[in-house]
Amino acid sequence: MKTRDRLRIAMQKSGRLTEPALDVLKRCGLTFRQSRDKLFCFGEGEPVDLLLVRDDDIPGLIEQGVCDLGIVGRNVLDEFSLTTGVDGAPLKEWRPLGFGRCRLSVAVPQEMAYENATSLAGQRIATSYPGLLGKWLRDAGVDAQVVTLAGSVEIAPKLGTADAICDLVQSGGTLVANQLREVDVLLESEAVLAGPATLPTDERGDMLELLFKRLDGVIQVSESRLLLLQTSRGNLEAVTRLLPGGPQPTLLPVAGQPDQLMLQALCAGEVSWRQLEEIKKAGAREMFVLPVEKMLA
Ligand code: PRT
Ligand code: ZN
Repeated sequence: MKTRDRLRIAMQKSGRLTEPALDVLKRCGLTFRQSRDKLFCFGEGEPVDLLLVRDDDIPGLIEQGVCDLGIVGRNVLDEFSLTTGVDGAPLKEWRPLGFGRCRLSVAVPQEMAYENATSLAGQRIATSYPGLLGKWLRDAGVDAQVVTLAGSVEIAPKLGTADAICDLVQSGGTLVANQLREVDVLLESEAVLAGPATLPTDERGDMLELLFKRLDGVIQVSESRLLLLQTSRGNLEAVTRLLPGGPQPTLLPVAGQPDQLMLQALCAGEVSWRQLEEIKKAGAREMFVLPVEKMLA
């Protein structure tokens, strides 16, 4: 194939991953000229173009070399590697992107007894992920019948075409609405930046390196939180010990209260309510968790 001098990234044309994928690319400083109802978007500032397609087509486009990279759910990527992608070079997950989080789970009717995978022996399981489900069953040494459906998997037990299902779950609302209960998780998924195991080293190599660097910065910032709190000097050690990972916190005096300190810490990830409650118990008060918009160390 003729080599290209511009990078081409495949992403979902219209769906759950579209807006967050465009947002992450925008935060990497990439802007595109063509309107979004076109298949192809020309990159304005940098030599990076977009191909807007159905998410299921993305791994194949990378494998064929039509695109250098793709933004796609790990569920779609792994399913492709286990089924369609057997002939070509394996694809690689280059960066997890932190959005489109969901899990591929087995769910059974509320009343069905379930202990572990062996409970599914001899049962019919409906799924759009025959590759991932088949592998999970094989690894567990369970002989069950995989019923492959393109969609509406969750109604299969009610229709009598399957005894259980294996589908994507996010809030769990769809399962509850269909009187199903989640019993096992096969895969924790999120959107990833996927590409061939070996990236091109021609003109596109430099752009790839730049893109990865910017992306790492964007991901780091989007996962960072600034934690602000007050504590007494006496409790400082106990409070500091509980702070989520990150660089050393900054300490500031509090006017008129010589025993009190204001603490400012950059945390490497989400700060949960539970963590905040623990830190409060250790003697912190006036706590704030703020998102970080930009960071330049
Ligand atoms: O047209 P195209 O083929 O591109 O889109 P699509 O319909 O195949 O994909 P889309 O937009 O629905 O999902 C794209 C990707 O988003 C998936 O491959 C996942 O990686 C990710 N994702 C995250 C989800 C969900 N969350 C999700 N909840 N994909 C699907 N769902 C569905 C799930 O199948 C089930 O029907 O939502 C329902 C469950 O949601 P809860 O919240 O009720 O549990
Ligand atoms: Zn799809």
